[in-house]
Amino acid sequence: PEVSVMDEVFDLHAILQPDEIEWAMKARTFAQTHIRPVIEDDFDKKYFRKELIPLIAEQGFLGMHLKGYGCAGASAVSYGLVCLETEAVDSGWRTFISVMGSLAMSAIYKYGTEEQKNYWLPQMAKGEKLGCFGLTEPQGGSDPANMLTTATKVGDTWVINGAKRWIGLATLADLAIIWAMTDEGVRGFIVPTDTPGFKATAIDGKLSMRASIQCEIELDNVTLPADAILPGAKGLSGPFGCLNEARYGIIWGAMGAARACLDAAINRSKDREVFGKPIGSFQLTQAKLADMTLEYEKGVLLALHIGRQKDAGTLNIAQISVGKLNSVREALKIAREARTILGGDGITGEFPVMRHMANLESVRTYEGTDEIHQLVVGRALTGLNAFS
Ligand code: TGC
Repeated sequence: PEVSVMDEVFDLHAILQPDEIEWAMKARTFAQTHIRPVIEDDFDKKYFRKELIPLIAEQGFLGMHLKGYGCAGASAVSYGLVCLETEAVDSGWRTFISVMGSLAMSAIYKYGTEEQKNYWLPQMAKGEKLGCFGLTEPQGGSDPANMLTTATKVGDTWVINGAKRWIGLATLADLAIIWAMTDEGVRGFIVPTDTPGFKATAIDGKLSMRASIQCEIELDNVTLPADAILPGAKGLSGPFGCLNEARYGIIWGAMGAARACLDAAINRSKDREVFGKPIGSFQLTQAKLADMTLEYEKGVLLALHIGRQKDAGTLNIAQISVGKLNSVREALKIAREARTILGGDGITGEFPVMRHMANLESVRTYEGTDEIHQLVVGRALTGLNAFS
């Protein structure tokens, strides 16, 4: 696969295990072979290339960090590296892997019965069944404690009413994990999307993440058998446990987008001449490139530290917030700085930078905004809760 300037300068592989490098290179080869050649066009045409799903599943990326049930059982670091290499091509495809593995499959894996796991997970790992994760609602995403979607016990059934918004993959999904308020707090349900009363509609008009699908979901008296509930999730810690997984993937993924922008800027700085010499020979350009590289390297080292903590079982939620906040914020800064080096051409699809920048605006907001993560870290530091 294509090399990154960072391979030599930073040499992340020098501090990885052989199996981790193998996962990273497999993901890089896949993303650059199958996604890179079509992504600018797909982004332009707002096309989610679902034909790639079986190929991605074949690579073992879906639910790869889960053990058993047809999943690869890889380490958190390996999963993170796959996120990085995928997002180095496009955030939309890393989001696909996250929605499947970190959210929908994780919810079943963590909180489902053996029957639910045995039925859904092997099919999802093969990409034969697609899942989505419905937590966020139209009135806002930051405060799920105040969700309006309800699930009511009626005889032996659950009846769900409400709406969800910004739900990745919902129009294609075979099942939706829907979080709803019950008499006993927030509970999660496996909702087959062909259940009467379930309706998903793709959100149009996006200027970001255009090669992926985000949707509205309407739930109108969606009636489910009693065993549709995820028994292991009681209260908000259920969905938050899955968000932790997705936020973890973003910590690595956003650095992939940053690397792609940095590569584009470095390569261009050597070719593009102004005032009779390459722009990379100007001190101001070199200062920009050096500062971008610093933040990239720091971000990846932080991701690796967090990944090692996750594999050791010592990762805490404030640390996840530190990583998500840092990675996306710095990746966006790197994308913006890279664009200045590319000049006017930087706003076109000739370079991936503007697409990454636009995508990262979504990544900055979903799975907890900057402000939410600042306040999670602030709460951990002070013991004082700014949310209530
Ligand atoms: P708080 O009182 O802090 O906590 C309530 C319960 O949850 C537990 N908890 C966590 N558990 C595991 N992991 C975490 N990260 C957790 N954070 C909190 C907590 O221990 C407590 O448990 P228990 O058993 O004592 O009840 O809750 P709060 O209401 O004060 O909220 C705190 C806040 C603001 C941090 C939280 O609401 C939050 O993180 N908000 C942001 C939500 C968010 O990230 N939403 C974006 C979701 S993205 C999406 O829905 C689309 S899916 C992606 C796609 O399809 O593309």
